[in-house]
Amino acid sequence: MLDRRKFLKASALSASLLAIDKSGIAAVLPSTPLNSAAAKPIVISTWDFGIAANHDAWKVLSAGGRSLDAVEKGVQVPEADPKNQSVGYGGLPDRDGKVTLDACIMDDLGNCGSVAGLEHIVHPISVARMVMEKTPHVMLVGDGALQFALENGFKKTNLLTPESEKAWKEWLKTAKYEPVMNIENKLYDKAAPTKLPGNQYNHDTIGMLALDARGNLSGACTTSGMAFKLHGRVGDSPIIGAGLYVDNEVGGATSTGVGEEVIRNVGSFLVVELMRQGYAPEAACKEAVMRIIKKKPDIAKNIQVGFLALNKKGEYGAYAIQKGFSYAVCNAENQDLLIPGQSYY
Ligand code: SD4
Repeated sequence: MLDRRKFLKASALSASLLAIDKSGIAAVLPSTPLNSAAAKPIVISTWDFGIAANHDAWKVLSAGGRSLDAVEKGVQVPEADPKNQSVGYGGLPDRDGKVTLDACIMDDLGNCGSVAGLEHIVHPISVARMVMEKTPHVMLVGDGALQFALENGFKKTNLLTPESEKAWKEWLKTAKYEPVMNIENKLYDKAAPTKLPGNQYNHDTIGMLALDARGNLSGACTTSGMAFKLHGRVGDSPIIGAGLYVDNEVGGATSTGVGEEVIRNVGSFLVVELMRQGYAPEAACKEAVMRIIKKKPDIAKNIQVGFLALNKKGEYGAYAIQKGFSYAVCNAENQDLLIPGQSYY
């Protein structure tokens, strides 16, 4: 059972959760237990917008559906939400004003599919699934990914909303067209997060992991990537082993934050391999975070990276470099927003 003192009950759902986030209370809450056990089926996902995503994934899981279908349906929620400026439609563009999306998906059989730098498609996760199921390949990028999507019935859509265009034009005024390493931390005033315009820059990728009633694991990860990145920059999110990894014998892991450091450490694969060696999910995430910090302490102190993991038993956990990360859990008993362990770097 979960220790109820150690999580935020989300019965009041999104409004109060945002209030919690903006007030900064989240930053002083203790970490989750090392072994948060929950019965299957279960779905977990990154950030507070994971609550709504879990809700749709849960519809699939609670009806006895497959974890692969659950994670696809779940992450489609933030992908289609124009208010979410870090995933899918309405995502912040690159420095040229182009919204380029990265996504990947992995099932219980070790199949995986991925797209990177995909423009004009609201649901890159579904294109990634189609790459997995209809091609002999794993990854399609850029124009080729778009061509594949259009040939397979996806509709071309302008993903740049007026709000995101405005944010990009604001950024251009002072940015000198220089790509940034970590727009979230640059703009996120930890002392007073509500000062930021719409508090919009400090949440990013959705990574989701699900364990279905049959005990099978799948995962999905989707993002518009680092805001105002170089055109052509690809983060960790569409890279199998970095932004997402699932091994149905052991568990799954996904990541959020500055993708470059996750790629350098093959983060999600590392978390799963640590769980294979017997680490509990949170301990595995912590070890992966600590490895990033140890290798590049000067970079790590100015960035956020968070890992989220779910094992075959339905135990889950997370760990992040900085305060501010949260994740959502949904099973038959609970719909919770949890604050993971942090290094307090
Ligand atoms: C990436 N992990 O593209 C993703 C999301 C991101 O700051 O940019 N977060 O690196």
